[in-house]
Amino acid sequence: MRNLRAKCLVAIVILLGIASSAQTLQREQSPLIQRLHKLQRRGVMFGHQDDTFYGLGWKWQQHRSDVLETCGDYPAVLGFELGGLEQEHNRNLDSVPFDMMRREMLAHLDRGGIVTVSWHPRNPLTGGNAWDVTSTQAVTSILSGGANHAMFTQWMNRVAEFLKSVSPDGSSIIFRPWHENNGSWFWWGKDLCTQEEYLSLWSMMQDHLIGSGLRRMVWSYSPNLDGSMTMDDFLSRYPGDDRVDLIGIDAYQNGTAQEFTRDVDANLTMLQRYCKSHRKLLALTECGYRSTPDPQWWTATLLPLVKRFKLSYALTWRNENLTECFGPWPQGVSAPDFKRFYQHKRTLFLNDISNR
Ligand code: BMA
Repeated sequence: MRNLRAKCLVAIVILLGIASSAQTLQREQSPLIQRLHKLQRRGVMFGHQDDTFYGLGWKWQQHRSDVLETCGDYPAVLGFELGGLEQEHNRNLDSVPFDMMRREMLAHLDRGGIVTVSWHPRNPLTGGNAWDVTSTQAVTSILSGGANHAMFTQWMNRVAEFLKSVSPDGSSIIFRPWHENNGSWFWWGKDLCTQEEYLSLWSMMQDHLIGSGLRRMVWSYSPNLDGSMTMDDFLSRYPGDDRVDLIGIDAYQNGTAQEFTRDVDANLTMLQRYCKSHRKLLALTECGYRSTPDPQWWTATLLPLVKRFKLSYALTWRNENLTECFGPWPQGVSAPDFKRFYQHKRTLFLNDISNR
């Protein structure tokens, strides 16, 4: 009997130990989530990747922004990219110095803006870039027990340290890893790993960052636009309601405006329903029309979409040059139309959301 009692006691102590260590991995809600829900009711925030680093015809000039110079205000949301940080490079894959990135993130948060971070890490197995899809073993190799797990743990530590240097508990950051995973152009894509491997990849990364102290980060999950995506397709690699706060799609117009609208409509109709009943935020986590050759694209294509759905934000990708350019710029053919987009009461820019 005494023996049994002792055994029970030991079991209870072990269970409590497990429970408390699981608790240290527990996520906490950031006040940013509440703020984003409130803003989503007011309108859609405009976002732009790498907005304050470079634009068409300029680079590394502090306070400049193609969006600012087109419409008179900064985007509400700025997008930043960590690719390269995992290997301790001083600049990311698009040559943005990480020191400058940290400074701009802090400056934008200080102005009351919203910050979102993506990551295109290099292929941990082949040494190639994020688009190296020559092996289906890259994901397995970094999961627990894999040959590259220790190396990838270091990569995650570097990401964690950088994010913590901006926001010690992560509460100011929307983090969007392992994106466009329904396509097969990244080493974590659909044909490159199984559903189980993808889900393990997500939870390994998330648990590791939470364990590093980033307990209050806002987690964003964003497959790519696919007009034929069903709810089952979506759910097959969705990490789960306890692991995701914001659901988005990366949606670029590659064909006609009609095709784009049809596909975005299909995806957002389905995802908006899900977000409503599961209390998740919804966004166009990346969007745009390469060099925006349609002079009315902002008000005739994007605006109707963002009016039809309740979206947190629509973030256009970077303005690197005329072929890799998705946001507005002052000399672009669609610049006058962007001003009309800016003036619409449902589009929110920095001054609309900043509490100053
Ligand atoms: C892609 C392209 C690449 C870039 C990457 C990360 O969509 O813009 O040129 O390196 O994003 O920003």
